[in-house]
This record gives sequence, C-alpha cells and structure tokens, in this order.
Amino acid sequence: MDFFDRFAVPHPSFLIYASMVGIGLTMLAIVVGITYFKKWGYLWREWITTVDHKRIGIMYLLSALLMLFRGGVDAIMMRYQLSMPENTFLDSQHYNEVFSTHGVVMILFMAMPFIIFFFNYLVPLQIGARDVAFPRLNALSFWLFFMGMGLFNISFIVGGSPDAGWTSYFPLAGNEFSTSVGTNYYMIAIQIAGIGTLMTGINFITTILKMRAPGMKLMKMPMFTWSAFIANVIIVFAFPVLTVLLAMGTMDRLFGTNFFTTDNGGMDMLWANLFWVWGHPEVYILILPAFGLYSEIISTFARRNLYGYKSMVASMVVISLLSFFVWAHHFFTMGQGPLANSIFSITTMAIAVPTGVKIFNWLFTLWKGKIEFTTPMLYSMLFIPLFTLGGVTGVMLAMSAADYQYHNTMFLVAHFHNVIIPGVVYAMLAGLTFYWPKIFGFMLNERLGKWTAWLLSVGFVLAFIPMYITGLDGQARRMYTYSESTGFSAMNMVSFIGAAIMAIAFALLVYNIYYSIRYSPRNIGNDPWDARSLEWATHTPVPEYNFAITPQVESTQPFWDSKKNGHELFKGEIEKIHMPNNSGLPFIMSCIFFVFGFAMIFSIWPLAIITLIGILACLAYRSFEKDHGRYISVEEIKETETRLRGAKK
Ligand code: HEM
Ligand SMILES: [Cu+2]
Repeated sequence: MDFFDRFAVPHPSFLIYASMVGIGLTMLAIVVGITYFKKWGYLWREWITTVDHKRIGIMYLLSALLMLFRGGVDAIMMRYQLSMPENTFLDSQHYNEVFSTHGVVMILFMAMPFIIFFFNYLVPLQIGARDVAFPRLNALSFWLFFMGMGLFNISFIVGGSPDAGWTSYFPLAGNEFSTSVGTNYYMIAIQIAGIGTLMTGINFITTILKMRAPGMKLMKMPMFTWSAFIANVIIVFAFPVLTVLLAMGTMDRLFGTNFFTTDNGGMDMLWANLFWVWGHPEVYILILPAFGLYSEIISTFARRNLYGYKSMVASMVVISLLSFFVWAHHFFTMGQGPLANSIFSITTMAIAVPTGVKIFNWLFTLWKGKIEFTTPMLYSMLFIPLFTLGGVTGVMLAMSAADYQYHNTMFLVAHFHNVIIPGVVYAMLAGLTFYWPKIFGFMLNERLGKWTAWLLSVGFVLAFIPMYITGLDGQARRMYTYSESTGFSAMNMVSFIGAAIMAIAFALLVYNIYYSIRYSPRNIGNDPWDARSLEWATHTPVPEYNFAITPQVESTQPFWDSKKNGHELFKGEIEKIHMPNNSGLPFIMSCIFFVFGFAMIFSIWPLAIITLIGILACLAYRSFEKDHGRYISVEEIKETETRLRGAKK
C-alpha cells in the first residue's frame, strides 16, 4: 500500500464525509473563537496546566457529555437502520463499525470519565481533604485519557474505524479479517486511556486511605467514598490485565506474533478469557459508584440515615470479589464443557444476593422516610424497579443451558442496556443534577429535569423491552438487517421510536443546562438540598483549598450532625495552606503520547521511536525537577473566606 493510502477511509460513505466536514468546521470555529476572544492564555493557565481535582473533574465531565452524544448518534443510526427490514441506510461494514465504536465509546469514553468525574470532584470534598494524593499524576491521568479518547475518535476520518465489536474477539480482530487500521486504533487508543485510568486507581486508593479528615474512620466514610474506594481497588486489579491484553493484541497485529491467531499455536479463546477477566469487573467499576451515588441521594431526600450502612459496605466488598470469578459466563456456548459452565453459572447468580441486599437497604431507607421528589430522587426511584428487571434477566442469562437460546441475540442487548442505563446512566444524571449547584453555583431547572427523567424512562422502556421479545424469537445481535418474513419489523420500529424519545430527553437536558445558565437564581447558598455529608459544608463555589479549616468528623453524616445536633465541624484557627503548583508537563507528555500512538497505529517507526524517546525524556525531566509547591497565606485565606460570605469559625 502507498504511504498515503493508509490514511484514507477504506469504506467511505456520504455520512462519513459529511461528519468529516462537520468536525473540520467545528474545530475551526473553536480555534477561531478562542483566538478572537484571546482565551488561549486563560485556557493554558487555568485549565490545561491545572492540578486542581475539581477542575480536572470538570474536564472529565465535559469529555463524558461530549461522548454521550457521539455514542448516542451511533445508537440512533443503528436503531434507524434496524427499524425497517432490508433497510439500506447503513451497509454491513458500516454497521459493524458503528456498533463497535458505539460500545467502546459508551463504556470507555462516556461512562468511565463520568464516574471518574465524580471521583475527582467528590472524593476529596467528602473526606475533608484539600486535594488528591498525587495531583500531578491526576492531571496526567486525565490528559492520557483525553488523548486516548481523541485518538479513538479520529479513527473514522483517518484510516477507518474498528469493526470487530467492542470485545474485539480474535480471529475477527486479526489482520486477516480486520484489514484496515481500525483495530490498531482500538488496541492503542484504549491502551493510552487505560494507563491513565490505572493511575487514577492508584491515586484514589491512596487518597482515600491517607487523606481522610481527623475522626473519619473507614466505617465512617460516606457511602459514595466507599463505593469509589472499592471501584478503584477493582481498577487496580483489572486494568493491568487489559494493558497486557492490548499489548499482546497490538503485537499480533503489528509484529506478526501469534498469541491469538488460529494457527502457529495462537489461541483465540485466550483473548476472550483475558478480555472478560478485565471486562466483567469493568462493569462493576461502573455500577458500584452508581450505587454510591444512589445511596447519597436516597438518604438525603428520604431525610433519613442510610439503612444498613455496614451491610451496604459488606455487599460491595462481596460484589467486588465475586466480579472476578464470573468472567466465563460470557462464553457458555463456546465449548468449555458442563463443569466449567455450572461453576460460572453459580458464581454469577451469587452476585444477585449482595445486590439484592442493597436494593432492600434502599427500600428500607425509603420506608418511613419523608420523601421529597426532587429530580435526583426521581431518577433514583425509577432506577429501583427498572434495574431490578435488568437484574432478573441477568439471572436468566446466567443459566448456562438456557443461554444457548439467548446467546448473541437481542435478548442480551436488552439485558445489559437494562442494567447499564437505569443503573449507570440514570445515576450519573441524578448525581449531575444533585451536585450541579455545588459545582456551578446554581440549580438546574427542576421542571425540565423531571421531564427529562420521565421522557428518558418512557423512551427507555419502548427502546429496550421489545428487544427481549425479538431476542427470544431469535433476532441476532450485530446483524445489520433482517428480512420481512422474520416478523421482527414492528418491534424494531417501536424500538426506534423509543430511542428517538431518549434522544429528545437528552436534548432536553442540554436545553435545561442552557435555560438554567440564563435564568436560574444565583443566591442558593452552600447547601441547597439540606444535605448530609462534608462536601456541602464548604462554600459554593468551592475555594481552591476546599476547606479553610480541616473538619472534625464523628459520624457518617458529619454535616447533618453539625446542622441538627450541634456537632462542631470546624475547630481551631486558620493556618497557611500548602498547595501544589500547576504544571504543563502532564499535557505535553500526553500530546507526545498521542503522536506516539498515531505513529504506532500506522506503523511509522521512526516517528514512534522519536516520540518514545520524548516520553522517556519527560519522565526524566520530571524526576530531576524541584518543585515544592506553594503556600496560601492566612490573610489570603481569610480574604477568600469573607468574600465567600464569612468563614465558619
Ligand atoms: C441511549 C440509548 C442507547 C441505544 C438506543 C443503544 C442501542 C444499541 C444498539 C442498537 C446496539 C447494537 C445491537 C447490535 O449488536 O446490532 C448497541 C450495542 C451496545 N451498546 Fe448501546 N445503546 C444505547 C446506550 C448505551 C449505553 C449508555 C451504553 C453503555 C454505557 C451502551 C453500550 C453498548 C455496548 C457495549 C454494545 C455492544 C457493542 C458490540 O456488540 O460490540 N449503549 N446499543
Ligand atoms: Cu460478565
């Protein structure tokens, strides 16, 4: 192939060209806009070089929202394609690319940054800390994630998208069947983002173990922090598997090794096993923090202490352990025999037990609570029945014998969206609405918020329940079309209408943000929901140092106790505060990583070697650098505190 041919899109279509033009114009508009308003300096000083966990969190949030829309457009295209039999909107290759990128984008570049946004923004505030344990590493984590995301997203305009599914099973993902560079993008972009996530895991485990406010024993941590802690432990155990797996996959594709090929001693099932050794725990990395958010929201708006704190923690620990022992339920039908199937069937069903414990704890919290139906609470109340339905169909799938009927059908697609949308997406929207006033200083509109929640739920039910039915009837997943005679068309049309309603709900969310920026009142105080944990005890907007005086904690809901039971949170005098300096290095190093990744994807070896040396040079530079941070003086703190309406002494 000619050098330049490799960058061309192998299966072009009008849609792809139109997106290219759209992306080009948007980028141009952004660059022109920033230049026109002279914002480059501001961006560099305040955001790109920042090491503040709150700002890094907000950048994760923006990335996640952006990707929600990219993945959503993919979803709508798929549902439209399937809404009628023999539809020619997408051809088979394009459909392959769309479901592959939809899956990757939604799980890795939408849901992951969304939960990492919550880790970043909330964990230090909830534990009464001034920052995370390693602020620079945190910036590096973000920028590596961001560059991985960027790299993945240029695939469909430079060289072609991955087309072997988000699971990228071999031999389909090997050079023989995936001939474009698409799957190279998969291997390398996810690798770069994944390294960032692994470092996030290490950072937050350390932060939570080492930086809690005085008095906050492990069993006094807020439930979200507990869930974040456990999710980060899972990250540290699961992500190295992904790193190794992608490295092996890269070698198979670029250097002709034979780890996963079907000849020369390769084993395609090795990929499937290792993928799910990471992949199954991955879904718990997403769902546990979602559970944490629901716990915070439900106890706040039921105006009660969370029921069964200890069993909530215990059930999360049990889930996290079990999550590593169920991976083979993803290939019951691939010939592993009845004994292995039975074992994995049982371990899978066992997860329903601790999950059930949590559901009942939430119900008991609501029981006798003085329930207040705010938008976050509405999401939480919709979550309980919808998620339970997804859980029940999960137990159905866990029966290995029955799985021979469900396997690779729309039934499975319905099931996992049924847990992941009410479970994870609702939690994120609930959490976003709940924490929005703390982050941005004004509330989102409640009326519009409730409309969004209801529309989303109506759309969700219409979009996914029909898939259970067609799935049981044998509609296979990842099929780009079907014939009239199958009788699938009516249900698929309903499903498309549901997906369109969901799209309207997301558009309404955007409108709500716009509307609230313009019209919401700004004088909402620090604690608009009458909440319970420490993040609400500091000012809005949160000052750089979070808390002028480190809080003293005696229970799981210190702020509530300080408001209702006279517990004194902030004792002592203001002292000077040590903070880290901003740094451009994480960004620069990640940019070099981006170029390195690009060079690898296209096998441009000289560039790959130069950039690799550049990365090592950045590491070396950092290890000789002397930067001891800076102090914020007592006067400056006092001034800030008065400006934010009176330090609570
Ligand atoms: C917003 C509404 C959504 C709709 C309408 C939708 C629709 C679809 C459709 C039609 C498929 C492909 C079925 C096929 O194989 O032909 C699919 C696959 C998938 N979706 Fe979604 N989806 C949505 C949201 C999400 C979310 C929020 C996530 C994860 C956080 C997600 C994760 C996935 C994954 C992992 C796959 C599997 C891709 C593969 O087979 O390789 N989806 N979705
Ligand atoms: Cu699994």
